[in-house]
Amino acid sequence: MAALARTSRPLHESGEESVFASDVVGGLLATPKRVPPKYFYDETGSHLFDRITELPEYYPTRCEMRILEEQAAEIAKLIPPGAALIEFGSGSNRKARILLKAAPQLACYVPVDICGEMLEQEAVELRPDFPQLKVLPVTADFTQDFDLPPEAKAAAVRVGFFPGSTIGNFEPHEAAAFLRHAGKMLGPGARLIIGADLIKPAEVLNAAYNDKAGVTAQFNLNLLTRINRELGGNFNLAAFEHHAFFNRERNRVEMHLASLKRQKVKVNGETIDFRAGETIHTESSYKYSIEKLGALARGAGWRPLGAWTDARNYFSIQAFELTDEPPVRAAG
Ligand code: AVJ
Repeated sequence: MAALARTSRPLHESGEESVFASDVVGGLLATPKRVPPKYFYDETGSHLFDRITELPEYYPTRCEMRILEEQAAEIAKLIPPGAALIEFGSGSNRKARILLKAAPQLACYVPVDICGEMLEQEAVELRPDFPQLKVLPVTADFTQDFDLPPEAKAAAVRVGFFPGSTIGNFEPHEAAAFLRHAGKMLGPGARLIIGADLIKPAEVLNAAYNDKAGVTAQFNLNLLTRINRELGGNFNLAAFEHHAFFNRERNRVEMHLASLKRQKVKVNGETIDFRAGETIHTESSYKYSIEKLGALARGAGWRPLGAWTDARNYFSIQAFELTDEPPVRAAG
């Protein structure tokens, strides 16, 4: 599964070096200090995330796969004949495969991801298993406007697929903006299938982001390694510590990197001052109730169609239908 912008090639190859530099330096000069979570996913970070999904404490991936497997037939009923499935931030196609198998009525599958290389690789692996299906990858940042392939535009309807609780990485107002954007991209009659992590006891959440093996800590600290390598930083990794906790007031797990002492760090020529105990907020992972996400989606033009959870109510797959009527065109 991919998170927001899974970038395995160096940013300078995609001409985004300055965006990375300004996001990081800007975030480190701000109060409180922060770095956007999409920058976790360099090659090492993507690999560490894959390891996280296998950890005994990290339930989301297993729960979501289980719900998809158990409810695939029900979910597939919401996909009309001749529809196009558009996956936002596809990464690995392991979740889409489950839907594709259950929905042979699909005309095409459009995985959208920022990493074109991985998209092509995944498409090559998928095509022989679904010979009737057009697999049409699009390399793009799915939070921005992008062009859909003509086959997807011509399809009966477009169904968005946004698994992995990636929506939880957005601030609620950003999640609402994304849902509105998705409606605009998918157009009249669209459906949307979202995987979202649910609110649950703090012990379960805290364990999931503080695994015994320390992989989540490595994943968090790897951000500093990446900054050191790509932005000429001089972070001493031994002087920072992984912190993760459930913030009950805001229904989110927060990840931070806490400075163990007063120190100065150089990044891209700027000097950043840290107080002892001061943190860099590296990720928020919002947890939703079915009702809360439903309300957010309604406000963004979507009507809830159904929701499925696992036996423990840890994770949800929720389906929506676009309510907005297409704009009426003036004739002649
Ligand atoms: C990929 C955003 C769903 O929030 O659980 C895992 C990322 N961070 N462990 C999540 C993550 C720490 C993950 N998402």
